[in-house]
Amino acid sequence: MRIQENEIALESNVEIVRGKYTGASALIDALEEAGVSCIFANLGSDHPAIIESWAQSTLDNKKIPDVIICPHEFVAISAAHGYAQVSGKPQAVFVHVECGTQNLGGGVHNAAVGKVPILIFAGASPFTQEGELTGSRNEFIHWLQDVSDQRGIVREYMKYDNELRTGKNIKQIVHRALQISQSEPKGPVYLMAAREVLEEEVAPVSINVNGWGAISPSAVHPQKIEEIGTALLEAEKPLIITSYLGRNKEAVGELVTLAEKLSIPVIESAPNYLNFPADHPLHLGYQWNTPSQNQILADADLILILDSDVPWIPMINKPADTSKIYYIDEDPLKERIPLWYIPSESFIKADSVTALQQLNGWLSEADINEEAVKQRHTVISHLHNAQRKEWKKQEQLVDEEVITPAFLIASLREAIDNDTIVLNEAITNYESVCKHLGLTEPGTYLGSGASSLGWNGGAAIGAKLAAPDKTIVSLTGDGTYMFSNPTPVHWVSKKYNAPFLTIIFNNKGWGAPRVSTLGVHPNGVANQTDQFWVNFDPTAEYSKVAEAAGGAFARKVQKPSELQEALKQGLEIVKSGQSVVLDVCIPQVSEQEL
Ligand SMILES: Cc1ncc(C[n+]2csc(CCOP(=O)(O)OP(=O)(O)O)c2C)c(N)n1
Ligand SMILES: [Mg+2]
Repeated sequence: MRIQENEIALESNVEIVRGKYTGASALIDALEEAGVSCIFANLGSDHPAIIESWAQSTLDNKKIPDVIICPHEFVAISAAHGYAQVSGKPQAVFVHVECGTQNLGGGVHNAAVGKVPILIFAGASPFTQEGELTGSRNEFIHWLQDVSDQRGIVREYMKYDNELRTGKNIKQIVHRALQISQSEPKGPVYLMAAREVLEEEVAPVSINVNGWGAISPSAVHPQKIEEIGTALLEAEKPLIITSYLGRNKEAVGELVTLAEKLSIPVIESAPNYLNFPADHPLHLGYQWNTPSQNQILADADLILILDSDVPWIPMINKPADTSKIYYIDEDPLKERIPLWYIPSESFIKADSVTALQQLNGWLSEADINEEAVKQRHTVISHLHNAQRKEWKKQEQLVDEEVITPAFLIASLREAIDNDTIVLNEAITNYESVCKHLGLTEPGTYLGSGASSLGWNGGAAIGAKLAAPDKTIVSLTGDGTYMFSNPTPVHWVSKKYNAPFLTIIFNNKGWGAPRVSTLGVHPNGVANQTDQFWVNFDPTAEYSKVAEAAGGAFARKVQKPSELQEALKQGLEIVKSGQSVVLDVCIPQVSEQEL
């Protein structure tokens, strides 16, 4: 989809003086060459050369990335995050000097922790003040925005940061930054440039983009494949745990092949992609912050972890000491997480698709005890069926007047089709969403993969722009809806024709800090006196915010009897091109069960 700022209607006798080819032109050209589809931008006094270059490109009918104006930087980076997750390709975010960089806020944490490729570009205060160069200081803010280490604001979260010092090699540096951003483990990169550099007239540089590809996928050493394969064959109770293997859709099919070959059950731990079909008889559920020991984990004699930052929480839930563990991940030592260790036999740095293909290849030649595999399949599928029966029970209403999260999610499951992508930022209901939605197709489920709340609003826009034929459904807590900056979110959604359906799990407050308090102080003063500072009563009319900001269809849903019809209506409206916000009342924070 190409999005133009305006249809240009010029009098034929008006002669336009051509703009120069500048550092800014090179920056935009490099992004286009690299396959960046969108620049999510929030502009300022640092960007005149960029605006000039966009105007010239429009005039020349030259293809450049779509410019999506985002009136808040957190929305911009969240949209780039969602777009990159769906498309697999890095996107760009342009922000205003150090102020705009600060406003990216928790989106920077989300991109880094969620391992999403994003190129952030920020201008910088001019470095001349007497008109020595084009772009020299001419506004009072240029003195106020001059800080000594702008890149330092976000450096801890970036895979790479640099300052563009001349227009002459901007393309090379942009390609280098994108190369690093796209190489596993993927992540955000940050470039900055002062106005003079962006204004510098330069000769266009031609680049062979094929020379700047991401690192090719890493394989597991063949000896290790043999070791893991043998261990899997010998294990009586093997188990696979994964969180984000499904970011490469191809990995899901490979995992199914491996699991089926040996009847290995799969548990998803705090997943932010669909990793294994929920209805598969070898799927044995989810682990989030569940405050109890998972018996399947405790009983496993061999655990293969594939792509997971937190496979379990050892204080409450861990494998047996005798269990043999193999850990495969693009970043198996989690070098950026100061406290991180798991008791693994081997830490293997590899791409999960490649590793699974290798294991499947090795096993296709192996001598498999088919009878044992068959028996295990029977046992696991019984466990699977019992688990699903229990979940089904949870979907039954206890009170005909009260919508429970399980009932809401089950109703949504019945209402959506296969062309839907669901975004989950439902916080204390994260796990319920996975359990009761039961998604089966790779690429149909996304989480931020991190913890700075509010990702879902911008991400829904990004997901819709990346996949215009899909229906985007965003599930959010009420607190998280407010974190998402709903005013700019819905304004952008309307302006750029990116409709999506939001469902607010409205429990009138922040459930999570209350649950956290009870987790540490189950009989503490806060619990005894029922004071948690998490209550939103009286609440805002959330859906009306969306209506005012972006013409969204707004509806509050209070009773179970209304839900089915409201979901049907919401989905119909969103498919017709208008965003929808359903504000659904669920039991209040204080009544929430642990
Ligand atoms: C930017 C940011 N601020 C604060 C937090 C801490 N926090 C974690 S969960 C949560 C409450 C979320 O509330 P809501 O979306 O209503 O979900 P609920 O807990 O009620 O299910 C908060 C404030 C955070 N993770 N990120
Ligand atoms: Mg809440």
